[in-house]
Amino acid sequence: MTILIPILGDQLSHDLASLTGVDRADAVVLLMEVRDEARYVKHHKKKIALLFSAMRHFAEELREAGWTVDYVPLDAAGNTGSFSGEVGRALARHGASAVRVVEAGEWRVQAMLDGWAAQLGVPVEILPDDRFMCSKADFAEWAAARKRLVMEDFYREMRKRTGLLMSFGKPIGTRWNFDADNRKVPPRGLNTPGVATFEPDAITSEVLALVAAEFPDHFGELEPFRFAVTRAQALLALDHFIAHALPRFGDYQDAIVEGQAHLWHAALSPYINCGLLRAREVVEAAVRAHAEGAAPLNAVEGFVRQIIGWREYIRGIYWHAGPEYAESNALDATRDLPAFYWTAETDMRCIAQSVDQVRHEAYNHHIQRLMILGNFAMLAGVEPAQVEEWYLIVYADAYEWVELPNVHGMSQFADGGLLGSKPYAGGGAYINRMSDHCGRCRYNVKLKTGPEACPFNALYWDFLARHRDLLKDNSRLWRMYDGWDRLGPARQKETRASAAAFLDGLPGGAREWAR
Ligand code: FAD
Ligand code: DLZ
Repeated sequence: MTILIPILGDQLSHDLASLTGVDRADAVVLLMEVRDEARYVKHHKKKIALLFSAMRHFAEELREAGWTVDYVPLDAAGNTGSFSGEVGRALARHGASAVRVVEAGEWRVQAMLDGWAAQLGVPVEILPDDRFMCSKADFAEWAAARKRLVMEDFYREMRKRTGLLMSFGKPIGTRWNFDADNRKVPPRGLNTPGVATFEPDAITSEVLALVAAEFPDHFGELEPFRFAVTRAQALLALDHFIAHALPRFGDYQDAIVEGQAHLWHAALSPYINCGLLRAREVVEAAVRAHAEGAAPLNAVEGFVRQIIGWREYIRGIYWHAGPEYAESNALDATRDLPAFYWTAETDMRCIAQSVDQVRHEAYNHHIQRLMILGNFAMLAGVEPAQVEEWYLIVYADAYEWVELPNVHGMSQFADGGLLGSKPYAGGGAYINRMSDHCGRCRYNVKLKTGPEACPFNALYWDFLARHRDLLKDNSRLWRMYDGWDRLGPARQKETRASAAAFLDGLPGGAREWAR
């Protein structure tokens, strides 16, 4: 009896559950490049190239390890363009009588997997994705016992459960969280370590030509392409981060510096999310660096929290909340996403620089995503679905399970506070403190209103005023409302008029880049 083992593009892990406990002689592994996945949103060209190249290299490695691999390239004759179509064709091609697959990362694809048994007429075994450290069932149990799903509570539970940075049941360093030691304002002349980069080999070069030919209308610059595309390369990228960036990871976590895309961030999310790296091995490498005296606790704890805290929590929320999660629009935001999210053509330097960076790198770090691009969209009242689509398109690490809660919940507050306790809103002063954009911007960050003023300033107050009914009882915002009230009616009126004038002049959408 032959078993067909389909492996999806974000499941490129040699120890994937579907590959364990199977006799290689009885199995055919199927990898498929399918147009539906590349087109359900028009992903950044670099993201498609990363996945296709990583999939092709992974297939080679599986073959070398003794597996029979059926690889369907995008331009293969008869490629149906869909996962279900290709699994059906492969069953017939190999006379396979059963399917064994790891659950999908997102609702859309999981619905396909759930339909295969009926559609294809063979037994389909769907296995849990054990690459996550908290199973869906464990998250549901944790959530069921609580009124509020607070990330910090989840994180402490995960520390206890994994034993990471724990000693005799207590957190190493006697504190759970070293955030207070992090987030320093960056000094001038920072010398950052950069990230590990890799020259394209023959397989990648072929993929780059394919992507250039097949997806010319997608967002983003395809070349230069320097991503890791094999596990061995991704491990080198991890080593580079641990040796050169981790020791100062915490210090400037929130800083934004022009020309320094990555600062001391890891830039490992594309590799973790597609399976080249295991989340668990990444945090263990960081903890080891601390144990060996190579990285301080504030950096290592901050990094571990991002992964066993935020990453696992976000995934838990996605599956716990279900597809209805995407439907809420707590702030009734309806504006079209401005065209400059695609073109970078705006005088707001922080936005122009962030968009230009993502166009070239398929990457922005967390604070650019949250406090510049997300913050502006929320203050301007952009429809959450359009913001979500943009984030899913432009980042090499974007998959709906991780993009959606981060955007819909954390960044846009469209879930009304299920995920975050307050909207991540900020004015120009925050951006000026944490970045070097404002000094070179055509707008004046010190001015509060008028055509020369940084638009974030009036938009921030206008946002708070617009949503007062919804937000006024949030104790974390009382100080802000106090500040707004102290402005007095005349300045309030001027501020809101300034915001309205700016919003009236915003360009409309540029839908050709989207779906
Ligand atoms: P580092 O700052 O070095 O952090 C280390 C690791 O922690 C990351 O590689 C990532 O695996 C994990 N991590 C940190 N924060 C989060 C988080 N909030 N959620 C999940 N994992 C986290 N991350 C994605 O992987 N895909 C997305 O599509 C995505 N969309 C985002 C959208 C918005 C609006 C925001 C605010 C955040 C989003 N994030 C997303 C989370 C975070 O910004 C990225 O994981 C991070 O910027 C990746 O770069 P890095 O590897 O250099 O991260
Ligand atoms: C993102 C993506 C793209 C662009 N193309 C493919 C593909 O051709 N084949 C594939 O197996 N996976 C691809 N992916 C990743 C999938 O969209 C991802 O695995 C699903 O979202 C799983 O939930």
